[in-house]
Amino acid sequence: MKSNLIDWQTFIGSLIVLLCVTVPLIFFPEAGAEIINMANSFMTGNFGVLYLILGLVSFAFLLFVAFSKNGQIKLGNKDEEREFGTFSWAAMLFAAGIGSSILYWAMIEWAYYYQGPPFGITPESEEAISWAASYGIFHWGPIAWAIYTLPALPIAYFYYVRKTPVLKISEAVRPVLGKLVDGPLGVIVDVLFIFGLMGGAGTTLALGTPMIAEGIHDLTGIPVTLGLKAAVMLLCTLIFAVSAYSGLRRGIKVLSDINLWLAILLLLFIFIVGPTVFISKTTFTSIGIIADNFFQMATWLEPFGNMVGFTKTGFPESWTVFYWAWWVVYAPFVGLFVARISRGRTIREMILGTMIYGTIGCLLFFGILGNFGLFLQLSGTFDVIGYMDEFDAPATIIAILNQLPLSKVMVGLFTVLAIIFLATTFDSSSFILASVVQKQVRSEPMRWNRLFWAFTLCLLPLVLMFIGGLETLQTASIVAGFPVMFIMLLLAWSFMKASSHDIKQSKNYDSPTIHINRREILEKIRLEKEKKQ
Ligand code: NM2
Repeated sequence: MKSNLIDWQTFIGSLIVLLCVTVPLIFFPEAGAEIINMANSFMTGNFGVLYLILGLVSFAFLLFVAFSKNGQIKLGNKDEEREFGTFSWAAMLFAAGIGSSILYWAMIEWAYYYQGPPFGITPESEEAISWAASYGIFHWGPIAWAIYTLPALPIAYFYYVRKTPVLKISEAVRPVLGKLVDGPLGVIVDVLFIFGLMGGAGTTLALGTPMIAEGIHDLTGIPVTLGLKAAVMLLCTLIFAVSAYSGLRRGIKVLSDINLWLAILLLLFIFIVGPTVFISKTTFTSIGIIADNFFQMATWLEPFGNMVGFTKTGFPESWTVFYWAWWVVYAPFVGLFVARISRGRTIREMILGTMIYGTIGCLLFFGILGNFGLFLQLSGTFDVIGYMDEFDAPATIIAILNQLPLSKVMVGLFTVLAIIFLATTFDSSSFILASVVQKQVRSEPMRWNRLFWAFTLCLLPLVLMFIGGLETLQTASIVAGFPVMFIMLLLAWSFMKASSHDIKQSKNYDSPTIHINRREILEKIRLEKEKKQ
């Protein structure tokens, strides 16, 4: 074990933060849950507007960069080929950034909106149904993907253009913070990022575990108990720990490929065997509804909810704000990952690729899985809403699948896919966490380090499950995401500062693809400095 490679301050700092949250929750579960819930309402109630501003600003910023000079910069040397073809690039991106939650929410999100629509619309009305089919797609759409892509800009830029192997968020904000990064502030930035990712992972596990357990129950008859859920969590941990341990090429890539093919199989089957025409029409109509109401959806905060004569629905806090926070906590990690696989592309290609392919991928899941359930409800084939009122969301998801032909095979496929989806997000998370707590990463972080973070990611969810606080964890992203919002701003600023500076110094200023030769620029800066002295 080469312990001198580890950045102990960040390593221990993150563990301390994790223990500071976990230990009090073990000893004072009720008070702890109350405090977390209070913190959540406080954040979403008072700062919800900040999350929505961040979403819209990220979206506008990325479009601006994509079509500016900075977007023309190529990530890599002049004649460097793209490291991955567009198809595998998009597949890996999707597998890392999207986990089992897409299966959960694509299946069931519409049912919540159907009963509790936005904008003061009457529940279960025709209008409510149109919004129900559309809002989920919006929450997994271009703004969300813009949040994901923003951190990739500075990270990819430093990695492939300035050629500093940055695998730390703190390094990516160096152009703004300067030498402060080498002090406690740098450690704080990294620890906050790690804490944020743990919050996001907590939300994912808290949703995914009961759904997978329900699938296993349906197939084997084993009752859904705490023991089963704990076993599911440990099984998933084991799978992604093995994958993270095996590394990028053997573990992570293999799982991503399987993930992609299984997902295509599931979606195709439901699309063809299910109500194909209804699914196509409703999905297409939703695209129009979102395009028409894009800014309204992106800014709606129900400002008069608390006033006399108004009924507060809490929709923005429970949904849009919660979602943006959840994307924010995952964003720096996805940024590190996207950066790593984007060599040879221009910044513009990276931005538009993530936003377009990401949105299309999510649209397919929501369009096919969600509208299948909606069809069952509206055609009177199966009362999804009634079932959900009696049981819970995970049980309803499996019940919807049971309406398909070959239902047991489909439930099996869905459950395996959920496990793999979870694993492909968590193996790359462990990989990135391990990289962030190392001073240097040659090609991959050390193995024991990767394994350590794989298990650590599950510690908090496992503990919370035993004290009955899994629900508390579903909103963990909100609190954990608050500081990460400010890191996002620093990241955007850093990218603009560094890349604009380099473009100005660069010779190939007006070619359609800008090649920045870092060596030349450094030489220039050195000469200028010498002149000044
Ligand atoms: N996001 C995409 O659980 C997961 O699917 C991981 C969740 C941020 C909503 C990501």
